[in-house]
Amino acid sequence: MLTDPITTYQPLDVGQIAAYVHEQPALRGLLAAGALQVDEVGDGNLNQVFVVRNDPARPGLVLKQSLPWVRVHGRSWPLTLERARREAHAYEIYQHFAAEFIPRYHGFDGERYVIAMEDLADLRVWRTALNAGEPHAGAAEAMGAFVARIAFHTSDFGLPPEERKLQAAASVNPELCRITEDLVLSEPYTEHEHNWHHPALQALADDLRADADVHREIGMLKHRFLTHAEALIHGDLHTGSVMVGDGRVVAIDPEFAFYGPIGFDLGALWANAIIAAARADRLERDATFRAHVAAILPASWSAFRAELGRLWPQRLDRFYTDAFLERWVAHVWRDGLGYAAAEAIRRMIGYAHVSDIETLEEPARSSAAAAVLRAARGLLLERDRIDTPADAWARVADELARSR
Ligand code: SR1
Ligand code: MG
Repeated sequence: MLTDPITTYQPLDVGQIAAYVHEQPALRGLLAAGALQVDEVGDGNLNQVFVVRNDPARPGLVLKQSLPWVRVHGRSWPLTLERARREAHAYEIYQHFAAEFIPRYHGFDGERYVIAMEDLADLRVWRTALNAGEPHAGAAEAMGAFVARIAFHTSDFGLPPEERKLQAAASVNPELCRITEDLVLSEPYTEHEHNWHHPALQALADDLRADADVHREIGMLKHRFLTHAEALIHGDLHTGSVMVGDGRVVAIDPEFAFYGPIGFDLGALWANAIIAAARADRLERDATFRAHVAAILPASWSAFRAELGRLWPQRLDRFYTDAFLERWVAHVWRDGLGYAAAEAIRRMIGYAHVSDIETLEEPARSSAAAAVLRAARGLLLERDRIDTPADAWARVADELARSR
């Protein structure tokens, strides 16, 4: 008989965590002797996160447990617990070639859906840092290199074709992909109960939803997302999924990981750079910080290309020439622009908005959101004619300046 996880699943609570750790020597051994202090710090939409420490002054261990529902703005719907397994699976793969770009991974409990990993207490969420006007040198470059490692080592460039196919089959993630297909690549372009925005954006939202060219292009991106199994992408690489500080840049939360188009990960980064730039512009941050944000797209793209170029001589199938690489990279670039547009649009008029914009006072909030929407629409519709990061960013900068 099938059971309903919402009624039968018993999430761990703070009081149970010390016993849970003591039952597992591999976890207990990661901490020094002494009483354990446990705090629940989850602030995302999908999970609870326990931090376990002996010494409150030193990083300890994080236990992340998925819950059988999604919760945003007090609304919720059921969601598979298996997403924790998908996240653990991604960490298991990534640690072989991108260990410096992910948290240290300590294992997965498939019965309680708990991932054990490094406590990143000394790092900050990149979005939080950008919101505060804090630059982090090297963050964009690190994430560009991270995406290049994924693009090489989980694709037919770095894996034998049989192995790549088996790995793709073991990496299907239908429920989480469905969230992206709906929330990112469908609903924002329809009248849907999930969507919301400031009333000042109504005309822009109506116009976007009525635009047949926008529908066609989002359809192209959605179809590519559904069918283009290039590599085991992170699947949700926005600035809230990146931690920075202490000389490190670390991608977290790969629960949306699946075999999809590489440009989707770059696009998520770029969209959130555009959003961060809109915030910095409206808050009139100093020129150095604004230049730092403006460099996220070009710097991540350069790092992606450089890292891929470094790995390219190691490709397994020499049938793929250097000329092929240039063509392939060009299609990743255009995908990246398209997915950046889709991610930016959904953060303005879809379901899950972002603190960069939502914590601004009016009228800055709606004016920033409007500038992001206009810039995103331009990137979406013009992407076949945008050949360089400088050109892409010039269009974003123009929209920001026009609506200032
Ligand atoms: C219902 S989950 C909403 C969003 O949060 C995640 O981080 C993904 O971006 C998803 O689209
Ligand atoms: Mg997340």
